[in-house]
Amino acid sequence: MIKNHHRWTQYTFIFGLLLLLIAAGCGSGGGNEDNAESNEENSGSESKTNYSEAVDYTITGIEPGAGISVTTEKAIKKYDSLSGWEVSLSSTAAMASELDKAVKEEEPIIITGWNPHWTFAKYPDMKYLDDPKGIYGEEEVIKTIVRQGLKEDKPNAYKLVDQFKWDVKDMESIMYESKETGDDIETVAKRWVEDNQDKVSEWTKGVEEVDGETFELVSTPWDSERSSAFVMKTVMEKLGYEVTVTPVDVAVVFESIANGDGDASLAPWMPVTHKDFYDKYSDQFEDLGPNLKGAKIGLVVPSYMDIESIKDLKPAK
Ligand code: PBE
Repeated sequence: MIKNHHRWTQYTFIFGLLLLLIAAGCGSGGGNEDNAESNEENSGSESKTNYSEAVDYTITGIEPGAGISVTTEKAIKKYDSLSGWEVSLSSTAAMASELDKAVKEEEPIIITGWNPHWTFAKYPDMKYLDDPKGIYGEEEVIKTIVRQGLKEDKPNAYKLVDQFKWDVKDMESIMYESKETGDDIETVAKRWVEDNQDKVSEWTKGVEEVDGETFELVSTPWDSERSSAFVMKTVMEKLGYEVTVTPVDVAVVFESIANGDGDASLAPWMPVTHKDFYDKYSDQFEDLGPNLKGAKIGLVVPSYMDIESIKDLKPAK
């Protein structure tokens, strides 16, 4: 038995070897040209050309007023590899549904992406393209800005927003829970406040209650900033404030804090995303520093795309 088995193994081996030789013979013989072509197709640079063509030299963007849209227009001007490209601007919801479609079909797509964002929780296989020119910056922070005179007019509210600090994972957990459950951000933010009293008590340390004082928080329309605004609204209402959250365009956030229409905003992204808007009014509001660190913006692709850097894209012809 054992001997027999051994012989079969030998035959199989020799047969296999013959097949290999035949296959190798074909490779170096008549099939030569075909082979060369498919090798080229598999090489990095060819497939990257195909990505640029396949996405029609278009980056799938979000709202025209967003800082990341403005920054992407700058990137298109600064990178030779993006010359002749366009960023299609519509809305965050439209971008999300384009991304959804592409990921289901494993098709190439390049989006303007950011953290904190629920996208990264839903599609963990997304990656930022390297940005050797640093157009999108490194780490972004989200800042708290207040109108001039707030410290004197509403010292307790001022102290509270000044002490407000939290982490990327706090903000992301609210955004993701809202996406998963279908509950709106305000409802989830209220739950978060109940469940995170230790964090909340750090912010309210030394803050006295008031009796119906009004407070206007100016925000942007993205879930990230709606999360911070509604968390703050919940905390303030418990202290006796009457809070309005106004979601507006980025430009209006800065304008309304500068002219004193709004009391505070927890929404500015710096040093890159909102730089142009910030610089325009920088001497007309008070900057209380970051309320969140470790944010990021950039061009983002699904990781099934074999490309690592913005410079590996190809200019439109
Ligand atoms: N974002 C989310 C915003 C700020 C918050 C990155 C889309 C923007 O680009 O302005």
